[in-house]
Amino acid sequence: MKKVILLALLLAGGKAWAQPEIKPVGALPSNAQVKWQQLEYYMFIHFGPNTFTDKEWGHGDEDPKVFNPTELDARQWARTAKLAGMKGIIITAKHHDGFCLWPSEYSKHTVRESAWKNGKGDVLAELSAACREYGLLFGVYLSPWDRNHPAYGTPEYNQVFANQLKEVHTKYGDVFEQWFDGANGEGPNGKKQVYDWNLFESTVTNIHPNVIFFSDAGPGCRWIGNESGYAGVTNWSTLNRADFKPGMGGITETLNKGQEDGTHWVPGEADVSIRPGWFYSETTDNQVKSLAHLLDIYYGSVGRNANLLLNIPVDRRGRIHENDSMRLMELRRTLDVDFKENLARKARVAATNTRQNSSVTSAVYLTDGNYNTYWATAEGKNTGDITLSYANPVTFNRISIQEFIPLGQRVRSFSVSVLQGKEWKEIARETTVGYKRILRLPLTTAKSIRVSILDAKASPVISEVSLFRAPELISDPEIRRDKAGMVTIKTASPDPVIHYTTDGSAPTTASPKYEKPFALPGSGSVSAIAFVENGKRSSDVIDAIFGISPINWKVLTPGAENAIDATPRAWTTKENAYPAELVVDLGREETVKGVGYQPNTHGGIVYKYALYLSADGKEWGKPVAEGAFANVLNNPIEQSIKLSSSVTCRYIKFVALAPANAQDTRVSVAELKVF
Ligand code: FUL
Ligand code: CA
Repeated sequence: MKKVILLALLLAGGKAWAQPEIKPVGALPSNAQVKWQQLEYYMFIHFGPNTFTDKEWGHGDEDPKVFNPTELDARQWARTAKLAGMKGIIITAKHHDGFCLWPSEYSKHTVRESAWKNGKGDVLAELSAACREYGLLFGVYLSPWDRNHPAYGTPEYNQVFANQLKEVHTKYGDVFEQWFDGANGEGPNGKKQVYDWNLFESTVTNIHPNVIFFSDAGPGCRWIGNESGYAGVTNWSTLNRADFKPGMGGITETLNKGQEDGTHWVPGEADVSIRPGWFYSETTDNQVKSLAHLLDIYYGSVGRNANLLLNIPVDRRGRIHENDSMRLMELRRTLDVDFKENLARKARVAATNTRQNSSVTSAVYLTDGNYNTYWATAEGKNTGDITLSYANPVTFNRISIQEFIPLGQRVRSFSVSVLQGKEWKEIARETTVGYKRILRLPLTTAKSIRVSILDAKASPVISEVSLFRAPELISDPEIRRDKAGMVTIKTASPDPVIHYTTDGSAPTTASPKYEKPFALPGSGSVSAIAFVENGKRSSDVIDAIFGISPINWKVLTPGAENAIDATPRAWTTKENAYPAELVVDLGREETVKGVGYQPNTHGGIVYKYALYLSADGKEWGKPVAEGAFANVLNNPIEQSIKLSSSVTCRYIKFVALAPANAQDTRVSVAELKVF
């Protein structure tokens, strides 16, 4: 970086921009974007009335008094983030319910109206102070969609929202990222808002010129196109920005990969929650993502040229729950061990096509541990091989490659090979690199390892190549139940010993040992853990919750068998299917407490529904439940419909009333479950 600037200064003396040593290529990041990219990993916090009402999307009509954390401790959040190795915290200052975590002058739905601290509290003040204390960056999420504000849906609301942005950006010190949610629904008067993005952005940049704006389409960074934490295996940091608007829909594929020759630098940020939902719920205390899952997410985001924004929902006490923080610490410890020793530092490094007579590029800079020094090929040479050689063979299973992004993202494809005898054997072939690409490879032993840049937009400029040997992880047990109600537990790794429970307690070595499939025909849960080395090391505890087994059920809707077959296969209708009914005969009377809808992640996702129960399949009466599945399109996890009291019945009718995506008018059910 320094060298580039220096060079620019030398060349700027009156003349037009002369040829710098390495010509930048395509859209380039701003300094703030380069710094932002180097953060890699930071915390998201969803917190608000939804925490207390057990909702994902509040309606804005909730009593603000429900917001009443008993022992809120923002320092505990910051401490947890710091120990987890995160660089900052972004909090939902205002979610779709409109509730403000600070006493906004422009709303009557805020902490001031809540029961917490007799209305004298300010979550943003406490969190921003805690972030400063722990050396973390502070960021804010503000939902433009406001289901409470009376002006929503009118032009005045844009000014209200701008005023709120102004409050948040002036009162709490520096803000590194401003998160704009893409969801744009109806306000209290049934109207949707036409947002004035220019006003929103200029309001913020006037105060914080270096802030990174997150939205579906940037401009600072872009949504990665899903809420599961994965960037595309091909991931360009550039995008044709003018073609995208926040919340426009139908662009998730493109956002996942970026656009190779995009006009602007709009790098990806992968957001995901450590639990199934974004807000805390007691019901998900045992569904915190497993270590293996979180590692997979890490490698699928930071390892694919995206930043990872991991949500840790604060609970009703106002604290990060023990289960979440324990998992975060496991993740940190594992990553620390995975990347403990960079084996490339010990290698002899050579490269082909190296730029000659260059003061700034050399193969030795590939392994000097400094991002700002690099190797580059000669101008016009868009390929090159980097070889790491050792006197004694090394064993590794991770390789990390970094491009020097201030000069643009260049690499289109690369491969990794190892020398076996006299032959080079290719062990990986991939596409983009970007700021950082990490590959997980099978354990490989070799004396020479070669990274070949096979294609690039211009001469590749590579900052670092690193090799690591990560310890083998014990894979988590997978719990499955077939249609007949037989439960099978397996692990991917060969011979761990599995123990399980069916009473909700945590399994230990003293719990029953899994030896063969067992029957669980009714509603219930199974928890399992895998042990190796005589119980010394274990996997995470994995829980599975099952409804009544569908063995004796019959589907009365023609062709809908896949909706109750206990497999991920789905029943999907043709287009224009709404409203559509799914009728099931449970085969006998059951006491029903609730129904689960497992959406089909490939489409046909239902948003509005009604549920009917009947004793004879003829008289249905009024629906026992009606509503909408909040946030189901972006986060298609199992949705539960809880009945206010249990009902004895034999027939169930699930009616899909409206789609989650207006362009997709099919109805699809991966599984209908009865509890
Ligand atoms: C989405 C919202 O609708 C969810 O509730 C959540 O805040 C997620 C991060 O963004 O668009
Ligand atoms: Ca370097």
